[in-house]
Amino acid sequence: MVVLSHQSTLNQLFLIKTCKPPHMFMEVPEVDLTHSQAKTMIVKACQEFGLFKLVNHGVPLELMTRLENQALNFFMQPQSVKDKATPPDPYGYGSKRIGTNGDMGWVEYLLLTTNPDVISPKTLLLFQQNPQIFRCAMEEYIRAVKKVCCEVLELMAEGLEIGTRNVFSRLISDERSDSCLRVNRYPACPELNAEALSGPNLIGFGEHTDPQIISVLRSNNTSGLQICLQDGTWASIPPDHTSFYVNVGDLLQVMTNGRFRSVKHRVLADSSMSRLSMIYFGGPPLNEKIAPLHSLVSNEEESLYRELTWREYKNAAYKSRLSDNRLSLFDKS
Ligand code: GA4
Repeated sequence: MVVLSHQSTLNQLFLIKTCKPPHMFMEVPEVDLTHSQAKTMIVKACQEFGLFKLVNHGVPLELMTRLENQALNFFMQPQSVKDKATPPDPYGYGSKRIGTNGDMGWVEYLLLTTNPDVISPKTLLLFQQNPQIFRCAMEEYIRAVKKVCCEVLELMAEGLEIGTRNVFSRLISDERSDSCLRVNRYPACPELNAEALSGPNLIGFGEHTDPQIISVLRSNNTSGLQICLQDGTWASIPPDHTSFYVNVGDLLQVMTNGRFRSVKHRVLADSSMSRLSMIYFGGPPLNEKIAPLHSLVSNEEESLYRELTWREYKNAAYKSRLSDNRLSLFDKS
């Protein structure tokens, strides 16, 4: 049986019944960014799983570790200091509460826009509180991960044989791109009974799909990320602190007219190790109209989704609950 400290109602909210230990899913597609067939492997992975592991991406481990350490320094501060940047607006610092509609998780996080023109009051507070070194590490990391993200998006366009190579990447490289960086820390929860073979798990971040185009995740060596396979079962993704995991977001599913899967995923907390992940969410400019690409739709009837701007979709998404099916807003019928 799992006994959680304080036995508070709050903690019980995070428990879900699943079997453990979750077996590691070793069939996750791995793509070498420098491989001549990378584009074909990416397309296959996005169609089948909506996620792949990216190796040989060129981002130095030192840069990832530097940001990770800066983030850890931030999280190790007294709660009263961190709370100065809470509640997030949606940017800033958050703890246990995800979004504004009652979703909870065993997580604390920083959410930051990557566009310096839209620094929110809460982000400004965060920056004022912290040494310049944190901000520099973050800006350098964002530049590097954004470059990788654009390379991957260009390979996707090539692999799908869309004539315009930058059809996706231009949305992220645009200076008005509405992208963000999230740093999540899932503290270890020693009260979870690690030995029990079956029993409840602790939800760090509940199941959801990402609303943007693409997400690029890097984590420390602690497991926790799970994806939902096409048959509805959950598969645990083996952690690898040197690689990225790239996943398809809702907008990419729409633009590819359903060929790529916006994969449902979630994170479970661990009893002994805390997990730290940094995720870059690549989004288009707010005014960008998103619809299936003409070259992927042979006639109008085949188009699965209607057109929406990212602003419309984002506003609706932020009013939804984590596990809601937001993509249905794009449904034609
Ligand atoms: C999921 C992907 C990103 O983490 C995020 C999340 C956002 C938030 O934490 O504020 C949302 C969630 C995410 C989708 C539905 C809404 C908004 C929480 C939530 C309940 C930053 C994003 O863009 O959408």
